[in-house]
Amino acid sequence: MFDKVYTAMGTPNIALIKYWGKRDEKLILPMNSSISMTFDYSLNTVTSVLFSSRLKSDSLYINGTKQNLNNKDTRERFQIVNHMRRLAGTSKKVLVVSENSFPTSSGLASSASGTAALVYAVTKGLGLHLSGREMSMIARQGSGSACRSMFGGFVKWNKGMRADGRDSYAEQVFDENHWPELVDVIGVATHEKKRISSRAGMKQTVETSALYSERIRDAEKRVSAITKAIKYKDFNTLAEITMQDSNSMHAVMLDTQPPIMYLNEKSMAVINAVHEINEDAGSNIMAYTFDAGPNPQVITTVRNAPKAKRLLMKAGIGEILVSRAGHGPKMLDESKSLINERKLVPK
Ligand code: 2P0
Repeated sequence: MFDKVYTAMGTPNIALIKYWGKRDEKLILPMNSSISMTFDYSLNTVTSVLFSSRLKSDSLYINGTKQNLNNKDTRERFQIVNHMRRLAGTSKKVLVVSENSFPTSSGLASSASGTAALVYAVTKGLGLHLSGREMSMIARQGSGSACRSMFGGFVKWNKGMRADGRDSYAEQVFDENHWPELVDVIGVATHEKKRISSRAGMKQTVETSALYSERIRDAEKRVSAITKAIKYKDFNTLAEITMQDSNSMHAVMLDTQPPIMYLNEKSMAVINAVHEINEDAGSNIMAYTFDAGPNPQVITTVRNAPKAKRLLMKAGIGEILVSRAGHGPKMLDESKSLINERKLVPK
């Protein structure tokens, strides 16, 4: 009998109030709380894990490419697997195979969905009994925003106050059925890998941006205000705060030395077009938000989704994805396994 493969699916999330800056680099503790919507399964990462005493070393494959686990960044992110092995009291080596259904490293939160799927699959693979909160704290240490992908619906990452990070976890604020009319129309403006990683970029911002303290000062207020807007399904306010927070984050990026510029001409065209549409409509009917990349995400309601798609196409963006709020990570059955357990290799 071969060891069993465990396969999980995770999804990205889009932050409405964004995380950009750490107060602790090692534990990944953020400077402010953030709030996001977890995507449905139309954008996903599938991750299979196999722990086996037949394996001589750990290995990790992402989208068909074997990763170098001695690379500093990869090694740091892989620490969470060691942490979970310690929790389970095992030293068995692991084979991890992960596939994204969407472009990686282009500001579409591939690290969040990948880490969420990994933590979920490893938890099951090692037979650990962890709560969602515990899993979110482990995911956080792999990649900050990943902690929010451990839950579905609308999720808050509490920044916490403690130095040991035990109060910095994610929790669901409203589930995926709370506001089903809400959609995220995602424009893929580029498949290019970003020039500067979020991890390096946010560190530079914290160290050099004079505007940063202004951004942080009101972040918790924005989190409370947007939570209220989600609760009452007040789209106008949700849109206002979402756009404000995205612009604030990109402003402190530009204020970084040397400046970080993720937005391009197409992004700018989308910003202008959304404001024009909202002005014509007499209230906000859509909101743009941008992560660490030029790809616009237009949050709107089902009724106005076709308008949002037309807007993106007019801005020169041909590839469009759509997601609503989703359920969060789940296990998949054996037929979805990405590992050949007999040969101990990816399928
Ligand atoms: C967010 N982003 O809140 C923000 C908005 C990008 C812009 O979280 O260093 O990959 O692994 O904690 O989580 C991207 O940063 O960074 C991110 P690390 P992460 O979604």
